[in-house]
Amino acid sequence: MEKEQWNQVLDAPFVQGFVRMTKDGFDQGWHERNGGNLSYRMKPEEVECVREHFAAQDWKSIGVSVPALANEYFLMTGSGKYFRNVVLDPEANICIIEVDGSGEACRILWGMKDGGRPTSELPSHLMNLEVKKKIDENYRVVYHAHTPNITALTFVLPLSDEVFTRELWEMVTECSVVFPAGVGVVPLMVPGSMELAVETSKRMQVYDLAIWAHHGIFAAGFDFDSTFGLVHTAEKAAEILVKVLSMAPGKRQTIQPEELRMLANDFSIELPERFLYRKHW
Ligand code: 2HA
Ligand code: ZN
Repeated sequence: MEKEQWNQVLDAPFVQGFVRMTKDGFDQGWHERNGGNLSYRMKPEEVECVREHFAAQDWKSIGVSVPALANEYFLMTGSGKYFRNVVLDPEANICIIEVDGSGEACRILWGMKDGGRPTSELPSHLMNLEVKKKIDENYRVVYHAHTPNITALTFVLPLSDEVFTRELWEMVTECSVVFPAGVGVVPLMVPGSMELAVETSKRMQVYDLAIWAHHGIFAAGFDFDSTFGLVHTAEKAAEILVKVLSMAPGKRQTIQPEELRMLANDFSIELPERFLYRKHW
């Protein structure tokens, strides 16, 4: 393939896809103030297409060690920046960073033109991009959003993977097909902390979705569409459950475990049996 050069970084399709996702997330109501963050592990050919626009700043410690991401490049939202503003002025609100050869430091190469740092959730983003890359090289996107219905459920449901997975699967027939591995739940932790990064990365060994109690959701995927779609689907299911719980003390009828097994069979997916437990209510 002939190497394309973009006159400006903003012309590159991966940057446009990134900006579109920040706008979509804001339009959904998931990014009040500076809430949420997004990162994308760039492909080598994408790096080459924009490299001429790089101006390297000083190396800074990442706070975690991500050797499997050494010498890789990432597009990400800035710390304290508002998703709402990204589409108006991407260069002031997002940045391209490079991870050094040891996986312990990074530097800004483009963006954050008025100053600033990469996302406050940098440890979670890089640690989880590393976990996912080791599972499958195609994972490139990590997204954190303040989804209100998912968060509301963390006040009323037990904080267990089994309960959250099963309840979300029951709310929309597509859910088990969209996230057949289920969802993980991380108890309340300090935003931006190492502890939150580590606990999330344990869930990301198994799932593409982790719910952060009383905070929001964290997702990983191959591209912007599928990662956004994952969060959109889980949040929609949570919204329906919130409505149901607001209308009546319990469900009159629901999707039963046998029906989930039938669905899995028809869609040729496997659903872990630990989520298909018998309920006693
Ligand atoms: O402000 O959402 O979790 C960014 C965040 C931190
Ligand atoms: Zn957050």
